[in-house]
Amino acid sequence: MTAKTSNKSVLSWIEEMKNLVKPDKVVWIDGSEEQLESIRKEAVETGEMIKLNEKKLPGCFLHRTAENDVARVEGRTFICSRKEEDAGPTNHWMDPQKCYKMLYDIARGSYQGRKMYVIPYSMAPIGSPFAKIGVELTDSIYVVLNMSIMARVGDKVWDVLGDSDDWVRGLHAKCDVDPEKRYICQFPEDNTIISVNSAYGGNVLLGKKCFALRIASYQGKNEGWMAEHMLILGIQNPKGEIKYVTAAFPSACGKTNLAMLIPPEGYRRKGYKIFTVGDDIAWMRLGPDGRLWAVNPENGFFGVAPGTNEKSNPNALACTRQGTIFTNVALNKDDMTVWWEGLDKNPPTNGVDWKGNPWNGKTSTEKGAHPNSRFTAPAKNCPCVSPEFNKGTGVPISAIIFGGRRAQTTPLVYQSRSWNNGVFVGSIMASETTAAASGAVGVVRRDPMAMLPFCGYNMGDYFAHWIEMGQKLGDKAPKIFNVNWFRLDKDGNFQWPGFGDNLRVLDWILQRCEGTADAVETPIGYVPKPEDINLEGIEDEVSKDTLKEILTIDNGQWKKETEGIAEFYKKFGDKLPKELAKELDGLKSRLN
Ligand code: GTP
Ligand code: SPV
Ligand code: MN
Repeated sequence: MTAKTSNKSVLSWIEEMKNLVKPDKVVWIDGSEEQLESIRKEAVETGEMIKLNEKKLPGCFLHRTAENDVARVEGRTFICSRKEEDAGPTNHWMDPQKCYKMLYDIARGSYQGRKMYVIPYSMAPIGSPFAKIGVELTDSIYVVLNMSIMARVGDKVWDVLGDSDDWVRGLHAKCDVDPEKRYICQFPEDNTIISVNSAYGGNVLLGKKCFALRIASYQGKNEGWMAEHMLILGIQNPKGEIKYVTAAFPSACGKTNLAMLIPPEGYRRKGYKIFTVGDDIAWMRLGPDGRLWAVNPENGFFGVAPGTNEKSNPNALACTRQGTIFTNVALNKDDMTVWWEGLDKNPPTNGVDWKGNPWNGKTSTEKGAHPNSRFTAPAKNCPCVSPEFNKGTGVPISAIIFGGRRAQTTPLVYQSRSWNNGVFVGSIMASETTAAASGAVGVVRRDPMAMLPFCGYNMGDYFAHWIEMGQKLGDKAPKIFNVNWFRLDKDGNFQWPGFGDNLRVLDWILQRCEGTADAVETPIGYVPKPEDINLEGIEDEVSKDTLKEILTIDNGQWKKETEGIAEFYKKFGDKLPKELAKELDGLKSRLN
């Protein structure tokens, strides 16, 4: 097929990569439905995807990855800046020249007998002032079809790129999916990403974590904007006013769920509505009015399947009813539908588990779906997608919310004392690890702004960038909060019902932004008075005492916490902004 662009920087790079990986054929992805349909057919013929029930799940497919390739691999993810210091103490670093050589040696000749797909894509709506362009080369049909859902893909991208050299190069080579030779490498100074020996999600959909967070966070620092691991949500009150918030929670800690929440009955009756703008990534810039504006650079949702059901997240479930690719969930052979833990109480008896083995969900002790199994669904499927979704100018942000999975210590919600104190609150985020990354699950680790695995440069400089953004925003800056939906009682039960009921907490947050709700000052920040959290309709589930308990700050636990923070901060040496050191001192003295 002939090239779709005459852009010299694109053509010469593709030529170079072709000579390296030696594909049998080059296929330019044009974004047309005909081309995608023929690729889907091919995927079904080769067995790479399984066509699901056309009546019940029109246009949906199931894909299984290798058993050793089911999550991001943080230990094999590298930031390859020229200076090690620029990757910083929280990233794995490799010298770029050494790394290119290593990766080229692995990828050399690996497309032989395969096709090279050229995917031109735009992160953020094409032509938006926020938008950035990438080109991903891949030998995986799964990547082509997922990227076509997750980003704006096709010929239009070449038109807006023109002759520009400002685009991100992405080479993905599946190779033999060898976990020992798996590497996900970002070269922020070269706008380049190379991913080898994986075929799973965040490792290979290069527009997502690799570009929209690791490369983009570095671009944002240099260009004065922010790329964050955040959902974006609009909340419409009964007067019809819509306020937008962003929220950063670590992987598998509730972003998709909060972004699509269904208001509790009492709120619905009053006329509250929710609009989803994004569920994973926010790009944020200073707007002409001096406020912070956010767009979602993605065009779809790559959501966690387990736990998604008609009660917990009916909107997410609705997203997956057509045009969706499921990865590593269970198959019901009787009617060619899919199933995962927590979907309903009717697992298939004639099923196939995520590994491809026969599986009877009624008798098996094995899981049917992998805990990090996912759905890739077009954003336009979402019943509550925001009318602003495709507007390139974004939405103005009233509040930024940080949060993690903490059984103890962190209260249900608190407000920071100022922007800099809010940056401190984000920087000390800690959360129990989940199945979204390979490694142990349930271990508490520091995950500043939920960006630990995604910051493309020195995290000390990243903190400084946050402080600087606050200076630019001045009194127009969003207010900063922290939430924790995951407090456990002595028996290990969640103390807060979560999901749709989280709107009760957002309600208080928005009232604080407007100055209409009261709060109690504590050493860590402002906490609601229990009577200011609306419990109407859940009085049986959450007693006054429980609410009081999850709003309590335990000075002893927080003193211990400050020791952990001091230890963590030491890593950054003189890269730690003095403003944050001062915030830590302030917290310590308020605790004493
Ligand atoms: P990534 O896509 O990995 O970035 O994850 P995410 O942050 O979008 O997480 P998601 O919304 O998919 O939720 C992950 C898990 O947390 C699911 O198993 C949910 O059921 C669970 N979860 C989400 N919100 C809540 C909540 O409010 N309370 C409780 N207890 N669990 C929740
Ligand atoms: C996450 O892990 O935060 C995800 C899934 O959103 S992945 O795309 O695999 O990074
Ligand atoms: Mn994520």
